[in-house]
Amino acid sequence: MKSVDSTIDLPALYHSMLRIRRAEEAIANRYHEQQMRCPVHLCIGEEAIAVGVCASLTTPDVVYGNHRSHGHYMAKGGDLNAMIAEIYGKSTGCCGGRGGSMHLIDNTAGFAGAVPIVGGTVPLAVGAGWSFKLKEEERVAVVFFGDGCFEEGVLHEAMNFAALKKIPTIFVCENNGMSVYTPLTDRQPVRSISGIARAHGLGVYTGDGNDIFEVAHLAGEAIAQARSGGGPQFLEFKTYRWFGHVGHEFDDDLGYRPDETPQFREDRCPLKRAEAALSQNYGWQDGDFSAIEQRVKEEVEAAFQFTFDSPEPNPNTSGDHTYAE
Ligand SMILES: Cc1ncc(C[n+]2csc(CCOP(=O)(O)OP(=O)(O)O)c2C)c(N)n1
Repeated sequence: MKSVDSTIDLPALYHSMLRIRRAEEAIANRYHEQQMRCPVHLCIGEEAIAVGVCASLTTPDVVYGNHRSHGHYMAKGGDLNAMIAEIYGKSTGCCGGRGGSMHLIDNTAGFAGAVPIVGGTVPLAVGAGWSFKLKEEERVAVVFFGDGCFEEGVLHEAMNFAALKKIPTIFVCENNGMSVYTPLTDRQPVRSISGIARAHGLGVYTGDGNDIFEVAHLAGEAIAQARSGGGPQFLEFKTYRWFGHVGHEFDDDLGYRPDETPQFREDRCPLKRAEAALSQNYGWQDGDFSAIEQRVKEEVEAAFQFTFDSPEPNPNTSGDHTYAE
């Protein structure tokens, strides 16, 4: 754990990580009921990256996600009720129940969208950043993607263009070492991902994605650089995805991740690390932890209740918002 940084509000960041963890656990626990009729890609274990990056953003800044974006959406302030309702396909969902888990948006919060096409949001974030620059606004655009996205041509085209035009876009690579079941070493030659970003002309930061202090600190620097005219920045954080690529279960039995054990996960748990720092440096006692747990539990339960009370979409509107009928 990086040493305590007084500019970082650890209790607030811990709260944000805990909300994501408990919301996703609730999704996982209820998934077998077969009421969520869309695939879910859970980000449990990776919460510190979304939260640490979004800590330095303001509401007018925009964030783009990917197929694994519950955490990105929530960390940017996306409405939890609308996210759970979307996953259940309810009319109150953030996409009217049409999109499911991989199509999240909350424009009020500056979460400009999650899209399942790997790399699909990268040029959108560059376009958003370019518009901020042309309008001389002090806003930045952020895009989260995995190491698998680094194999998409569009990412390299986008980095090239962003560097050329000095666009205030922050590229955040959540490197969990896996693309579905294939490890990075079977997909890319041995060389540094961030080294390629540096070669494209981006400012580069690398760190431990399971350490909320390190993420918040590096992201704070990168975002300040981009905001003050320093051009695009690239953050690469190493992390670990706890669950299977898709779905609500651990997949230890598949054997494609030899290290995969409960102990391995616990040792890398960003929440556990933050809890240790809260006890040691902020004097948190059992009562403080149980109070925040209770608050989060009530919020998550309320979001599910909101969803269960919400109507299904009206079938007569099924053609709305489509390009062709
Ligand atoms: C263009 C495209 N190719 C393939 C897929 C299928 N696919 C969905 S997620 C995924 C893996 C992505 O891995 P990574 O970007 O590292 O993110 P992670 O799942 O590890 O968070 C793939 C190949 C897709 N959705 N889009």
